[in-house]
Amino acid sequence: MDMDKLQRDIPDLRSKALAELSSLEDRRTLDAWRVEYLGKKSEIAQWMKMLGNLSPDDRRMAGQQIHALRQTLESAFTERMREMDELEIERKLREETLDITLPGTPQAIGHLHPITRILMEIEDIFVKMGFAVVEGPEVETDAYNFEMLNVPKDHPARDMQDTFYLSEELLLRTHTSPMQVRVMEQMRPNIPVKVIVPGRVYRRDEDDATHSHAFHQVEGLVVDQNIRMSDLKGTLEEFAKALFGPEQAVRLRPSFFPFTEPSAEVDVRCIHCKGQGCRVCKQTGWIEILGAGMVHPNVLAAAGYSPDAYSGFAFGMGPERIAMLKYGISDIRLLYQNDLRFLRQFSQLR
Ligand code: FA5
Repeated sequence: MDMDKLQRDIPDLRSKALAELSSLEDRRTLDAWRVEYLGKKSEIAQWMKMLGNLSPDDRRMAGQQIHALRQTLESAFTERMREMDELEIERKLREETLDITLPGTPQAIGHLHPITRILMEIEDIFVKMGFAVVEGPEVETDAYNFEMLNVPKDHPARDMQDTFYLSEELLLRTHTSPMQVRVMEQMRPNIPVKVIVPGRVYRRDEDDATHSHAFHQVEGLVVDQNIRMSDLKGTLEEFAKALFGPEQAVRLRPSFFPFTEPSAEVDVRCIHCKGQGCRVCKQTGWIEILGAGMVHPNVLAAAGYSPDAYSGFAFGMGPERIAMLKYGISDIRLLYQNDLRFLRQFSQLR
């Protein structure tokens, strides 16, 4: 080993190694650097092996110099590692910063459908008047939907309520009135019977602005001793005032239903023109919201209540029509199309 050459090589190696080290940017190249300059096959390792060939004085001097070089490179390496760790942490902190002041992703909060709202409102009003709320089957028998309601086969009244048949005997109910009989059968012989029945009904009606083939009804039924037409009118008046406001009035017009006698169509004062007459009410000042009447003696008898001892009233309203009136909806089909632009207008309803 040539001492003179070593005296030049040591500082050369130091500056070369340190210059390279400071240019390294990642751990992989840093590792390669360590292998090259401090590893088993590094120049330093070669030199150490050859120290034995030197004279004792040269060996001591060269040994010290090589050792010092190795220490310099090792601590430079450690320092560079540390720097790189710090840079890495800084980079992570920079890249993974969370700006908690940014607005979040809004969560769409749903709300109830206007039909559901109006049903709840109708139920609330009647519950406060002491009515119980019950529900019945949408698939009905011909007997309950028609015959026990005094509508025999081939009766012309069936034409107004044509429906979807599942078999000769089974059909989709055309109204909630079959529940009049079912409820009375269940409660018999108890009085008073005082229920409302909300639910879906079906008819073979052409869909248009005021008709749907599937819609809702709320049936009402009261059976007791001495129930009179004035009870019916008073109850519906209370209902109309609670739903549309204290100024509201109702009007009964004579009508026909096979299961009530006498029967009436019930109108409320047009809420658009306050009874002055407008396009909505066809200039009459009144709008029909339901059918009603005194429970027919045949229906009482079919359900097991003696018509001589008991009387009752019943009504059947269309909540879609009531919602249209109350919320100013011009076409019933809007209620079934799930168009969010329409439905969102009802998000503030309480
Ligand atoms: C009936 O269905 C009788 N069951 C009501 C009744 C009950 C009378 C108890 C007497 C005693 P009507 O067919 O008129 O009657 O229907 C009642 C209400 O349902 C109507 O006033 C209307 O608001 C609503 N309605 C009827 N057909 C449709 C339809 N196709 N689409 C939307 N609503 C309808």
